[in-house]
Amino acid sequence: TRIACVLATIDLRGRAGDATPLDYRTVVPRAVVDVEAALSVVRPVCDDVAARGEAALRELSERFDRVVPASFRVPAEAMDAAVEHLDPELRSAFELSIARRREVCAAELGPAAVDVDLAPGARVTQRMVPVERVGLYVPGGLAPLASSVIMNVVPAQVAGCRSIAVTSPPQREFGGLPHPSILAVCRMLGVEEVYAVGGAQAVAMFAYGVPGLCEPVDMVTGPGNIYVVAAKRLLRGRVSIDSEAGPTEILVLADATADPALVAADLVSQAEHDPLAASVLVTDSEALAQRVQDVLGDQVAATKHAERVRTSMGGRQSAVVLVDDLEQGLAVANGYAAEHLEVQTADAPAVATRVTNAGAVFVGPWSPVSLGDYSAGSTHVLPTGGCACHSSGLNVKSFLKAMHVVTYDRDALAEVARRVEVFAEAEDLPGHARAVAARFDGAGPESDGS
Ligand code: HSO
Ligand code: ZN
Repeated sequence: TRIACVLATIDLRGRAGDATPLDYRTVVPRAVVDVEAALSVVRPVCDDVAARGEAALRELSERFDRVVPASFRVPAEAMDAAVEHLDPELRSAFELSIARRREVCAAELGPAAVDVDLAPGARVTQRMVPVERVGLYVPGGLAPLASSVIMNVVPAQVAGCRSIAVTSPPQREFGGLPHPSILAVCRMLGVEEVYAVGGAQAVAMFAYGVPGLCEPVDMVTGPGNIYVVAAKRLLRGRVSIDSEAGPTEILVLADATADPALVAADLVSQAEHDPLAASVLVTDSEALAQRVQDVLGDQVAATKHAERVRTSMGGRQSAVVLVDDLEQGLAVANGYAAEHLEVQTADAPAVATRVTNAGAVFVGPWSPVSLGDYSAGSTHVLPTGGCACHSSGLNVKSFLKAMHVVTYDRDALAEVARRVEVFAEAEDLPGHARAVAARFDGAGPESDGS
């Protein structure tokens, strides 16, 4: 059925002179995701895995996935078979996506160490050290996201992580294995350690380790449902995590020059992910807004996941925002800090340089978000829920620790010793001062290292 108006309208026109200035961060409300509530479900699950290991995994798999894999560790033969049965065109699509993501990651890697000589004999080195072992979660629910394997594994590999494990929920229809396209991508990437474990129990398996099955990891990344997110929040500290992925978001900043059918298609593309996904159009053209609403009616009716799209577009998190001009449009966009921001305006590159808050920016009519989801070379693991105002998408540096290495010789320490001591005394930490002064008592260190 066709509906004339799909998205609610928020009209900000003529409000620049309001008595209370607009708070652009809250103009478009966000979907409410109650991770705290999920914590109470997830805590006993994680405790159970920590206490009983594989026996707990078996029971949880039965309960939540309604299937128990013959082996939680996916056998190598299953991985090989997945690649053998891969449709050649899909295989080529995987290859392109891997190659482009790898090329961008390699360029982002940067030097392994940076030396700064602050004075003769006074050196601080910043060494970039990869996280040793990472565990990547790949969801298996609404859509099996093989692309997420690429987006998580490739930067970890380029960063130089020694050990990479992937987990994804066991699927009944595949005999308790994860989706074959996920296995195929793992195999193509050379990831040998793959598990058929899903949900919060998978995060617990990575964080605590499971004797005889899986060694604990240092870092867990990857998107997942609210239980996976809750488990990551619960176990953060024991392991590090990437950002907590919320429902996906697209904000299109468009003017009268934009093509309404393309704007509508891009809004539908992200609404398709989740009933809580946010699709937002910000425009200074009332005519464009009307045209987009018109085409959306037809596009939503025709799309495969119409129900999901209708729900997400009808939610309070989705809207058309009418603004006076692109200036105000940019204020809305920067205030909202969307996961994905498309600029579909005249001179889009110039407008895009003025975007300061967005997970990723897609410039002009030929750079749709779906390109970035798969094959642009950029990441699709991006900050949601407004986190783009302080966080980055998953990249090579996410898997690197910056380690300072301090190497001073006797003269270099002597030169600053007094000022370190004064500083320490001012903080009432005389032990700190003493540790420096002691080096210059009598003969000092037997070898001064110079
Ligand atoms: N748009 C999603 C990522 C994705 N899309 C995976 C398709 N597959 C969140 O950025
Ligand atoms: Zn997507």
